[in-house]
Amino acid sequence: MTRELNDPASWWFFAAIHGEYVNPATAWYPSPPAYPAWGFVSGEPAVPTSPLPSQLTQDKFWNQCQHGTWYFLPWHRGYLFALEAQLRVDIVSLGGPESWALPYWNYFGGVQGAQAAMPPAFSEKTLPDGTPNALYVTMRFGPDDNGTIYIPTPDWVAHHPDTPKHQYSDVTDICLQEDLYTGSNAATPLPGFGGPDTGFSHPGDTPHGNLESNPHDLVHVYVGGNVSSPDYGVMADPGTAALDPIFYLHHCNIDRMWAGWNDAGNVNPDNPEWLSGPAQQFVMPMPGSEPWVYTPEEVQSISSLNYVYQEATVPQKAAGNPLVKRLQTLNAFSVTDGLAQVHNIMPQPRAAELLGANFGPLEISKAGSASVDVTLHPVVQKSMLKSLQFASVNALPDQLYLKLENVRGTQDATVLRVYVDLPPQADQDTRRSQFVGSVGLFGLRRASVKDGAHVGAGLTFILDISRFVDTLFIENRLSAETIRVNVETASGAAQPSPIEVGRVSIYRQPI
Ligand SMILES: [Cu+2]
Repeated sequence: MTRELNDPASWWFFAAIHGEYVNPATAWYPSPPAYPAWGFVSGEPAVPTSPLPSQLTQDKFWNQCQHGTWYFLPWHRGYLFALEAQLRVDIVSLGGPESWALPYWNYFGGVQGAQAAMPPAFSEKTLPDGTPNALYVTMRFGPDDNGTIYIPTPDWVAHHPDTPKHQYSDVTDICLQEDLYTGSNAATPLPGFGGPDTGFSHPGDTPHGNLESNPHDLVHVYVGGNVSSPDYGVMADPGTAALDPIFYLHHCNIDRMWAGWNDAGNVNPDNPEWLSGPAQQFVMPMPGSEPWVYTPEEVQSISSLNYVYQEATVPQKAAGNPLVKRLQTLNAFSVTDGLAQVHNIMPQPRAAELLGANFGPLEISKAGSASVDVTLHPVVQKSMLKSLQFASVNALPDQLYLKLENVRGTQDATVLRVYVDLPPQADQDTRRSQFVGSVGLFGLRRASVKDGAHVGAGLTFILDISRFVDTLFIENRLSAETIRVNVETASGAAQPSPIEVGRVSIYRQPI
């Protein structure tokens, strides 16, 4: 942090590799608000905005982070590897161990979910000797927007009834149950565990993979939070996120989840386009040597990079197989059906079919909520109902998806909660039963702006609503001509600027 912005060994240069709002080409902002240009970051640590490296260096190294793509995991692994190499050199030069490695923040761990709270090494303002803690960041506001940082995981929420805003425990590791990196099958909803097949994807306006959406995006937004608009926490925006030291421990945990997923026998894509990476090569500065150019193939195994994780999360499949749960809900899973039978079903994914969509954009107003009636196509609805009615181990029910397309706005520090068929003035229990999932708007601003590099398509999210639709079916509530979709901001706070959802649609995918 004491090094200058244009030094590839500086903290600030590394943050800009992920994304930046510091040079004239990227320090755009709709005015007001002025934030998140780097010059407006307030409090510790003091963030430099000069001296800028040459344009050539900026073009080569800065603004590279990959989101909404199957390159999300390998690009970030290389990024962590390069930072770790730089930090190790510095730590050794200060007398530290040569075996030093980047720690991870496992917010799912601990007794009663205790590790969901940010580690004290990052949350304490001062070190034991009273000097300022360089790992503490002022612009980090948390899920309750009050500076207390925790992640609302199921374990944490179950033991903290005192956090009423976050009783939906929307940050989960459910994605570890999936077994397909890209695409969908019986165990994996679209767009797949690791993300969709794309080219170089810096704006992140293509659908985020399942691990990227949850927990990755939600953790970014919950750590960031916002205390007074237009300010929000630096972690909530890809153009400022890596200024916060906790960023790297969060990503290290995402990397650990990927490694654990592979350990459990799940494979990465064997497609040459994934293995060799996009046309624009991934490159990182390396201490004391030439820049490091790498491909996904070269980083896909952590053993070849010479590191291991203390706790490898190996998903427990049999206990929580989502498909078995669905068949049970639909009364289509008898005691004679073995779990092994379901595990063996691995049908070819089939094309998703549009079941219904709304017309025109949906605006989440300053009040923080909106709803829309999605009109269903009668013929497709009939096929979907038939598939649920006759579901069995041999005829699996359709997967159902809710898609939020072209989500645009400027307030990245927003979590949207999505409900289906929520009656007006619903009580807390009803809300919980109608809740289908949350999305964190990490990258909203960048994906929304029309400028030279981006068309401003906004963010796109896909939520698997299959299990929820099963319940509607059993309760005989699926035959109406429309399905109501409700969207609310998690904070319930007034929005400084509206958020627009370009289109809300529902798809069925036969499996
Ligand atoms: Cu991230």
